[in-house]
Amino acid sequence: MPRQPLVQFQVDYLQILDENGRVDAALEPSLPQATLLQIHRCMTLARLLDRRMHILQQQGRMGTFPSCYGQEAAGLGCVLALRPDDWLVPAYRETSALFYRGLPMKNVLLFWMGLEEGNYWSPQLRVLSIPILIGSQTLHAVGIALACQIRGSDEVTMVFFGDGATSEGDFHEACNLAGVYQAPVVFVCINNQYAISVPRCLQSHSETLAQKAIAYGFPGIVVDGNDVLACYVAAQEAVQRARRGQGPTLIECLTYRLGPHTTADDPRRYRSEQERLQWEAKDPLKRWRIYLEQRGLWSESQQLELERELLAEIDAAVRQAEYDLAHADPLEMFDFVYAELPPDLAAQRREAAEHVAQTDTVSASARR
Ligand SMILES: Cc1ncc(C[n+]2csc(CCOP(=O)(O)OP(=O)(O)O)c2C)c(N)n1
Repeated sequence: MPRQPLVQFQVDYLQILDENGRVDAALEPSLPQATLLQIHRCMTLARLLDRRMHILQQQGRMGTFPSCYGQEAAGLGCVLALRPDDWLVPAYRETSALFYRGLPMKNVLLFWMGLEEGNYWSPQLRVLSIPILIGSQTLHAVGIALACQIRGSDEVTMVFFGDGATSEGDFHEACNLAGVYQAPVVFVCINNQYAISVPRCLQSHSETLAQKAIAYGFPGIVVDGNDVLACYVAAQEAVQRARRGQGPTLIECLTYRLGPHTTADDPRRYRSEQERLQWEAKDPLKRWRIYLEQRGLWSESQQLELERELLAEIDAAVRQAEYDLAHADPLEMFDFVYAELPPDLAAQRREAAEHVAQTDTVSASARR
């Protein structure tokens, strides 16, 4: 018996808007003008807020936070393909996509200032809270997708995670379960080339991360993650497949984290400036602006006006978030994990309560 190839697979790569802002007209999707402008607004807001949050963190007014600088296109492009009643399960760098979906800026600020209230937004948005555990949200997403399937609704769930998450057991369990039950879920891997200091080449020996889907019985595709249009087209195909009952898809968005992993990280210790500059040239915002300008939808003066407006919105949101923070009860940090506090945490709570009482007395006497 001769040996024969038994399984062959294909993983496509999709780019529609290249780094110079040139568009492939044959592949260009038709999006309403208002949406094109809204995309620009959300990406610009995410970038400006990222910069402001960095300053707030340096000033000690915010905890450490993960930057989304350079990754503004991928999540947003994919989320464009969702209906308002679909489910969005983000990781922690999908700021622009969260804004597109209607999440208030104050929530993002409060979340990274360490307030539980950061996670309180309208359930009607159908956006899950920001996870810190790597990969865990992939399982939550499959759970939601299976629930929708069992209820007979045609809602789709889209979940985001990084390249590092593809090395976690949770990701593989999620893919396996989703494949077996043909769950209506879209897995979106934001491959920003690094998991903190671990480069993509040490994450997996697979040529692409998208091909991991093949092993679980569903398709995978690689897209230019700095190209909103490519992300949208790939996501739309995946969402439609899921809605038709044809199961999951894995989309790998190739992008780059232009900033540090978090404000506690110094990327110069593990990657070269030359590499960063190569990716800076592929900046998703620059090419989107060229695209809008070429379509006659944008100008320098509109850009200046937009930035002025967004900076004022950011100022107002920061003021509001800091007000909420100043009026928050720090002891609440013990309240939401355990129904009954374990003895070590109960001791910490008592200590914290004493500290808060002392600080209150000191600041009250300082005010007198
Ligand atoms: C289960 C788990 N293990 C380890 C960590 C610590 N950690 C925080 S971020 C990170 C890297 C994640 O990389 P990736 O999934 O590529 O996402 P990125 O931060 O690049 O967006 C790790 C290991 C964690 N938060 N959760």
